[in-house]
Amino acid sequence: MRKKWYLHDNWNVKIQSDPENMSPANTETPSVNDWFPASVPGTIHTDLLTANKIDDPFFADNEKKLKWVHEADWIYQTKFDLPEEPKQHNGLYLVLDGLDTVSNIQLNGRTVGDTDNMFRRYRFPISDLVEPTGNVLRVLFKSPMRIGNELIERYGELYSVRFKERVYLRKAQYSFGWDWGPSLPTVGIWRPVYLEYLEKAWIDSVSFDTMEISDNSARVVIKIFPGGKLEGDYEIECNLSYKNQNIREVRSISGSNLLEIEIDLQNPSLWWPGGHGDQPLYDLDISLSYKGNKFDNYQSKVGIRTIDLIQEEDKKQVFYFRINNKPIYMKGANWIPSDSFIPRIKDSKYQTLLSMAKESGMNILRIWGGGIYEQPIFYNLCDELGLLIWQDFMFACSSYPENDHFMENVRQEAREKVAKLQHHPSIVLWCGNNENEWIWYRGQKGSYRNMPGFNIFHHELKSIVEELDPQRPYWPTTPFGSEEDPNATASGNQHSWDIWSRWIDYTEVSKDESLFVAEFGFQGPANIDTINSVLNKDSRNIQSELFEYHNKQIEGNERLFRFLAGHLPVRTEWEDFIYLTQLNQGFALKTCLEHWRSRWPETAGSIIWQLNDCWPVTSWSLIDSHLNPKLSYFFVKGVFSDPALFIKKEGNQIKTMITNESEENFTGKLEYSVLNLLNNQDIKKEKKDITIRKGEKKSAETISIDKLPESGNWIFITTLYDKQDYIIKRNYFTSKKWKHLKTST
Ligand code: BMA
Repeated sequence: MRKKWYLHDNWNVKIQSDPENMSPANTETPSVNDWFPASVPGTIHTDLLTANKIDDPFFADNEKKLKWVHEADWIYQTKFDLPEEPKQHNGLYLVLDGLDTVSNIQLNGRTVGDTDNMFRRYRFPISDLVEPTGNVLRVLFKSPMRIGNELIERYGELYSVRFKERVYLRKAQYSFGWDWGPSLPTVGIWRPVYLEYLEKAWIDSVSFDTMEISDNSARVVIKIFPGGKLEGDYEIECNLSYKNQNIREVRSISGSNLLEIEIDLQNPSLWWPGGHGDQPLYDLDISLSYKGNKFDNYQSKVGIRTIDLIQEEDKKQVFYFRINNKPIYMKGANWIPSDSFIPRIKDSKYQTLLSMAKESGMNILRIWGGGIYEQPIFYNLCDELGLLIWQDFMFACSSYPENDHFMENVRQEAREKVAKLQHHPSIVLWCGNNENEWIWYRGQKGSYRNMPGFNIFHHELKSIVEELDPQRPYWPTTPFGSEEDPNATASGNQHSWDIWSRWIDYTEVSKDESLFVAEFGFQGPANIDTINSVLNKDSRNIQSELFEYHNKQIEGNERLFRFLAGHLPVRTEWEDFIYLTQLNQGFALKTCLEHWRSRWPETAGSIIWQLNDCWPVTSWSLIDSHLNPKLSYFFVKGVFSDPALFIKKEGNQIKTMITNESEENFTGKLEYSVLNLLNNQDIKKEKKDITIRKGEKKSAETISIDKLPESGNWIFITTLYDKQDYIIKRNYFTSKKWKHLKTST
């Protein structure tokens, strides 16, 4: 039977390079003889921090002082005894789930392998090298910056945005620095490392597909891919169960052929994205045995649901998802790694962030291509919470090499990831990369077909998904659709960045006709306690160098000022400014989201840039790195949760519309009022019963501006009450911009 022994204890680390050659030349760096304790899984930065050898990389501009860390080579070492004498040494492997990134692995002084892909699992046979006691395991990491530069010299520089060194390395691209993240390229053993004992044969991977569903049945296919040598007839026992329903299939399997089991399920419990139904998860349990001896066992949770990505309808271009044959509007946010140092992210952090996403009414998150294929807990929680996942492959904002070694490395990575993640019902799409084609086009490099890396996204990854995950759609990049400008609104999906990044005001969204927005955003500072925690008192002012340092976009803070001046009173006191610019982020997101959601089905989704942060920063996030929601989070919740109220001005009419995309009818009361701000008196107030059936979208009140005071200092407010008379939604329309409104006080 397969067995595992984790090797997470007794690790030490030391620097291997001469500090004199590093920048800045730093005599305080640890010496080459100085072993200090290390964490596995972990990173060199967090090990240095724990050993008090560096200051907090997030504080002030400490980041700048840490260049030597990623210019150095590092050696990790542990000693271990074999936990028990394996029956036969033949089947013993050293497995490393994640090494960041370029490393040489030595056991008892002999190389067992070299690695250069942070995303891959490496498995090395070690039966010939291992001793019963006193084994020394060493992992020698090379500087990612140096290797990146060496590869550029060898193969040439590629067109990219930010840190050209990153492109040749299969390493989380954001770690080199992004427009919301510091440049702290980590090294280290970032995922579990263990000894694994395997019998002659094992279960390599399993896939689970829902082929079709009808009123009372579903057809599912389970594929079992064997590993090792299956000489003779082995037995597979497969159990699929949910509550008191259990389906058991026993089959024989031999050679290296995959086994396919098709099951017709009666009265299946279907898995739905949040807001549209429950998330029943079936237990899939598969075991492999030979003559009564169990060799291996595979267990996972699976969900029964179908996915279609529709791109053309009635001869019109569209871009929408159908889950279980039902078209669903996608409401969500982009997800980035939630720390610069991934191994220290606790499960509870994932739990908090994903629960907050769900509570805000989101039904989708996009795992953005500049981060990582997320940790297992992320996918498990999304399955449970009903959060769909748009899964990018890990490439962002660049062209990529196509040399043989790189291509093969990418193929291995993609095969491993698709096979491993395929069974999660939450994953709704595989997407080749983030913005590569669009950036190539915008850089006036011509057709994306000439972009280095084109073959990876338009052929290699596509065919891997078609082979290993044929029921799930593949999309080569985002934004994508039109042949010339990948971001054109005529077809496919869009990233809407004129607003904010190209200095355009958010009110311009009213002209946007995107079919599906996978990115748009507006910045706001972190909450005051979060940002204060990394700034000394004398830097807590709105134009301090360090406050600006904690915004990584070029002219990021300048935009905070410009858009604040456009809408709200400008106040320069620290607390006021943080509050008002957060509020402005909220207004901006609300305006954009209302525009797109009220266009459904013409626009079929809006995914905000971005849900979370990896350090204390002014960014587009809704939740800061200390997990405190910004004001914008609550605005988003207002638009995303059901029923939703929209108010639009058309000519001199103010029109109200209500939608209910949930699966429940709503009955309550709707109140309209117009408040005169000059005397705090209602000019008009009315409350009536209302029912909005599930799936319904209807116009409610329309008022004419002509009948309201010309001075124009009023606010039109719509409030929705539930049956118990609790307020559950409120929306408003002001006669003027907030900054111009006069009030009685
Ligand atoms: C998009 C993203 C990110 C970036 C964000 C904000 O282009 O894909 O690369 O952080 O915009 O500029």
